[in-house]
Amino acid sequence: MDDRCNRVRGDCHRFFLGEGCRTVPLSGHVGFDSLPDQLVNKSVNHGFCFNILCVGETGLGKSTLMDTLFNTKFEGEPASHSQPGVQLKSSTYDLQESNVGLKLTVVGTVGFGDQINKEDSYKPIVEFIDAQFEAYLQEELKIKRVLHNFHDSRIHACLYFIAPTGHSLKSLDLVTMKKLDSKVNIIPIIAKSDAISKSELTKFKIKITSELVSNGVQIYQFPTDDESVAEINGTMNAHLPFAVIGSTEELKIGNKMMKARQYPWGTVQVENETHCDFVKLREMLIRVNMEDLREQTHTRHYELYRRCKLEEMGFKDTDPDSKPFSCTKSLIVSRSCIRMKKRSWRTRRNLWTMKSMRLNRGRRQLNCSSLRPSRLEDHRLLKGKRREKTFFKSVLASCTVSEGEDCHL
Ligand SMILES: Nc1nc2c(ncn2[C@@H]2O[C@H](COP(=O)(O)OP(=O)(O)O)[C@@H](O)[C@H]2O)c(=O)[nH]1
Ligand SMILES: [Mg+2]
Repeated sequence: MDDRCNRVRGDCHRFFLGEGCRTVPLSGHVGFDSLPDQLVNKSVNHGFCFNILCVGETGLGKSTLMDTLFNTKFEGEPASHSQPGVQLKSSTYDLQESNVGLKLTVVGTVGFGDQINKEDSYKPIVEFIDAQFEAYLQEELKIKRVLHNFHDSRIHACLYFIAPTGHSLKSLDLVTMKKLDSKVNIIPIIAKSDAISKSELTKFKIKITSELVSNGVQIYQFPTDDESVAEINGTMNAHLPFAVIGSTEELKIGNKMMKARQYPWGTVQVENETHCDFVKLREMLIRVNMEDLREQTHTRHYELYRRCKLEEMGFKDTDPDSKPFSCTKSLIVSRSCIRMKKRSWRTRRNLWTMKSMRLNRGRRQLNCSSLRPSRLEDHRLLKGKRREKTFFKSVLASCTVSEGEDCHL
């Protein structure tokens, strides 16, 4: 069998190169197995971007944790508790590690949980996330788009800071997480976990997990479909929510300088896994799953936003016979709908103009004061006319692409 194959291969070789053709020996390895390296080089040259949203009440240690995570001091004044509403503050930094560049954006929720009425506290956060999706969608829809140079500000990870009460989640936490879970990858963390004892912490974690499940809040799960990280990710999923401690202060412990917090009764080490889950969070967020978080944002959350938006605009993938609908066809349908609507409004406007012209002519011909409407009627007629004129004007102006949505041809 091998012999036959070799013969066939030899024949093919002769057929392609021709008899007596000079064969040049290869100077090195030739193959497409270098493709992954090419991709890596290209990505490294281009750099990466990662956007983190920190949601949590003022004073829960959001800024401190970011400084601790990225081992730097991000600028920013501590927020006061007297903000009239929730505001999102975003700062972008260019970080470098070895030869890899990272454009990191940290977004904080200033004033979250500081108002007496917290009903609408989640709204500015939802609006912010949607605004980033919208900016990306608008770039994607451009004819001349430059997505590779576009600063992608979509949120890849949302660290949700839970107060270390040891009781249960607050209503504000549940409502906010519920509103965000279809838009962003939520990683819940127990902030300032040095304020809670070991046995209380275990119970608190169980309570939080059960409350999230019973309220149908979907939090981000570290992926277990890739064999190389399945084990570690599976184990870490069981540790959620991570109990963290933040500190930028370095203390000498033994003969080493370590990030820690010192209290009258002792020292808590940030990077000691028996003291808190900070290392677990750093590993999962930065070292193991950063790319998955970016991918999930694009393929799950952005995809959902994009689908809803395009449907709102009147785009459809299938026509009434369930046949695939091309993008151009959708556009044509949308436009023809608008044209039809405009035409019908114009006809109505013309009829109305003709009617009022006829009325005026009749009035002029008669020129009889007894037949003229009273001043009050005159006023009503004029007001009605004006209102109708404004109405027609606004209808014609609002006939844009989005009007195709409720049109069935
Ligand atoms: N006990 C304790 N205090 C912390 C921790 N992280 C930060 N803090 C302190 O909490 C205060 C508020 O922290 P900050 O990062 O400004 O909170 P933010 O308003 O959420 O950004 C500061 O005095 C921090 O030193 C922590 O893990 N444990
Ligand atoms: Mg802060």
